[in-house]
Amino acid sequence: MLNGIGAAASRHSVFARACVAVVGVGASLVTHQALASYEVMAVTNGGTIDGSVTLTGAAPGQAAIKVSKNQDYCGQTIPDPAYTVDSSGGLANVIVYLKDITKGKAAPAEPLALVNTKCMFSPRVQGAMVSQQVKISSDDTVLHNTHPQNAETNATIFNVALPFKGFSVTKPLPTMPMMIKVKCDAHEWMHAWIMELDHPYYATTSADGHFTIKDVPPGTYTLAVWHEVAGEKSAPVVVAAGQTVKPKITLAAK
Ligand SMILES: [Cu+2]
Repeated sequence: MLNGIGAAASRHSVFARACVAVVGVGASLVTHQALASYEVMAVTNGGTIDGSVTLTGAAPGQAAIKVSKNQDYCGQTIPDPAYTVDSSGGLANVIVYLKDITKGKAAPAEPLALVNTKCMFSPRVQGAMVSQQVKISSDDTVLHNTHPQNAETNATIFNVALPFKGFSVTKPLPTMPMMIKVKCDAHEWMHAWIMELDHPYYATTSADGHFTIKDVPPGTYTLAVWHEVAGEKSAPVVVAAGQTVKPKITLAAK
């Protein structure tokens, strides 16, 4: 396992430096240009990474979000979802992904969904493949707009208005891996994050902090986690053919 750490670190030192730089800075991240382009191949005897992410220490007290517009529809306050932790410490809304995989299963065929609902975005965070389509829709009767930006440069990716309930529009994500921060220009508290990767080996933790990544070609990889406030962390993971590995990952509250 220790050899695995060293090998992974040296092969991907450029990428590793990029990640060190973003620990603790929440939303800002990560360019993945150091990675070679991804090659799709049949994965016939892959392994499964079936793990969990737990927050250590008590989640910091979070003031509710004060609604400053459309209070008649959105309400006066909205619970802050940044730390969504269950009774066992399971941390939701963590993106878990492999950093250094260059071959494997095909991209998901379905578009992503990003829904404007109850004056928030759902889901809060998700992974995506480069160039994947994202279907943006609204369940609300107030005007929203969905404005994704490169989290590092703030460059606008697109900006679409969602004028009424039931409206939707489908757009492609950029062709380069990047962290995308999504905002609504009408409601400054509305945020979501999309981590765009050049491979499909990612997952988002569910309400109990659990995640599953399937059909991983056997090998040693770097498994990374990202949370909007608690930051980023990585560790080696060894995936064996047909086996399930169960990493338990902890993140410290910030
Ligand atoms: Cu909005």
